Amino acid sequence: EAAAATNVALKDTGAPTIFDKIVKKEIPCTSVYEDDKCLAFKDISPQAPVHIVLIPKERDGLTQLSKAEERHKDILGHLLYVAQLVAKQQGLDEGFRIVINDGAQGCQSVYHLHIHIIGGRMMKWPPG
Ligand code: DGP
Repeated sequence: EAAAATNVALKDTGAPTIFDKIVKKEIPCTSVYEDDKCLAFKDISPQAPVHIVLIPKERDGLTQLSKAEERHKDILGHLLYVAQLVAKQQGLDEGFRIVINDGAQGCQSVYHLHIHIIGGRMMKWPPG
C-alpha cells in the first residue's frame, strides 16, 4: 500500500509510472533538457548537489535496462550521449557519475528506464 501511494514498485508490473505523467506534463517537474526522444529533470530526492533523471519519453517496453532488446539500441545510445551533454550543461566539469538502477537488488523504484546523472561532490566507491 505504501508503495502504491508513492507510485514505486519493487518489481516490474508493466503498469504506467509517474514518469509517464511527467512526460505528459500531468505532474510538474523541473526540466533541464528535452528533445524529441528524451527528457531530463531534477530528481525529487537529490542525493548530491546535482541529481538529474534522464528518461526516454516513450518507454516502449524499456521498464528496466535488463529488458532491453535489439530495437532499443538507438535510444540507449542516445540517452548515454545526452547524459554527458546534461552533465556539461550542469557544470560538472570535475566529473560526475551516471547510474542505472535495475531491479529489486539494484534498488530500482520506478519501472521506466532512467539514467541518474549525479555530481557536484566527491563520489564514493564502492557505491552502497
Ligand atoms: P530509481 O530508484 O533508480 O528507480 O530512481 C527513481 C528516481 O526518481 C528517484 O531518485 C526519485 C525520482 N522520482 C520519483 N518520483 C519522482 C517525481 O515525481 N518527480 C521527480 N522529479 N523525481 C521523481
